[in-house]
Amino acid sequence: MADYTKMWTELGLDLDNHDALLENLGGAYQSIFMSQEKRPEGMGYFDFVMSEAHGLRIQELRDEQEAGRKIIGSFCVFVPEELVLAAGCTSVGLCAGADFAQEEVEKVLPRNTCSLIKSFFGFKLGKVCPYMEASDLIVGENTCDGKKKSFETFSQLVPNFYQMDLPQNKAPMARKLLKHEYMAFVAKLEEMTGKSISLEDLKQGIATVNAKRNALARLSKLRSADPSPISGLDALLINQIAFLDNPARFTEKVNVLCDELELFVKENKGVKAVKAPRVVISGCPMAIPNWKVPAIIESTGAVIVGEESCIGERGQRNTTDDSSDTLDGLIDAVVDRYFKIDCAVFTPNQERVEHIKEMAKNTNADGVIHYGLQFCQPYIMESFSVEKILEKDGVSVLRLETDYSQEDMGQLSTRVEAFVEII
Ligand code: BJ8
Repeated sequence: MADYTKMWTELGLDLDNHDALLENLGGAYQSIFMSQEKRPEGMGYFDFVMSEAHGLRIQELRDEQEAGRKIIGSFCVFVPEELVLAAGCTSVGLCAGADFAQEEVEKVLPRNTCSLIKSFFGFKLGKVCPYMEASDLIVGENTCDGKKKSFETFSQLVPNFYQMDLPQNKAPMARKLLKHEYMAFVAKLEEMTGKSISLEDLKQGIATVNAKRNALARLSKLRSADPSPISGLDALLINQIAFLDNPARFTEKVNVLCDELELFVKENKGVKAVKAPRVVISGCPMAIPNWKVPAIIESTGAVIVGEESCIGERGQRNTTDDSSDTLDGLIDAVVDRYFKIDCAVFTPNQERVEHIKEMAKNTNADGVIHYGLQFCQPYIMESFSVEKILEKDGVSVLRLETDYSQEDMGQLSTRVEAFVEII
């Protein structure tokens, strides 16, 4: 990587902390990703993006800012990228996948807070996230209690914070609330840019995001082949990068990779042996660089064939209808698309278990591993009914509860190995 010290200093990063983070990540990436065998050549682009995630990509964002674009950072797939792009801004997902500055974090948050929330506080307090520091606006949302309340504190730590309210159920009034909030978000973006969003702007924003989602759906479908042409780790990585990379370039590279994977499928080539145990992983989102559980699962010889997760199919499935000829009609289409997301903060949330069943069937999975972050009440509470309903349907389920530390690696490996043996 080139020398980006000047840029990182200008962004206000703590260079010692940042060096320590990059060293750690670099090591983990080498041992988890680069040691995999039979990787498709198309993964080379995504390896490059990762190697420059704190370098070239940040430089690109700063260049965009110089040209007048605003960078909008967010933590949830309910923040519509279509609207951000339509406003002439760039959307970035803020990483929350590793522990950092935990001592500092526990001075402002209770210890029994999920790792994902602690992580973004740690990145801010430790001054190590260039995406956070480069953002012109950071959007938080009222989803689980942990995020909602912690944003009260977080909003004091960042200069430009915006809070979006979100519904908790799928009633008609809840859809009205979502539309109201998206209209308010549009107004906020327009106030920042000094420019109104036009019908054409939103059509273009929707087209860009739909193309990205179609490419990811193409990738998901290819994973139903046996042997699977790509590892679950690599597919997860691509889904994680979807939140950071330039959307048009990302789409093109995913499609190039899919062309290669289609050939693999034709030639019966795969990353693991035919009939390797196939697993769908379901539950809390795995933000970059959270690779712990997938690495354990695939080290047993099993292959992950789908992620029922916001960094995966829950976040990326369903495109937005672009057929309306009015701006209000298109905003309605955006609302309709996002209103379908079956996050566990909604109640009731029967759609999610139906989706997990459908994914297990479509991917020919032998079992489902439910991934819950410790102290995440929505997903852990739902995991009991998910297990009951899936097992009634003949699908084996393993419920895991963990955090971002490495302390439970041994115990997790033992449980995953035992599960993989019986499926
Ligand atoms: S739409 S899943 S991205 S809210 S793990 S912070 S739920 S206690 S992240 Fe999410 Fe949007 Fe829903 Fe998706 Fe809370 Fe659980 Fe922590 Fe979580």
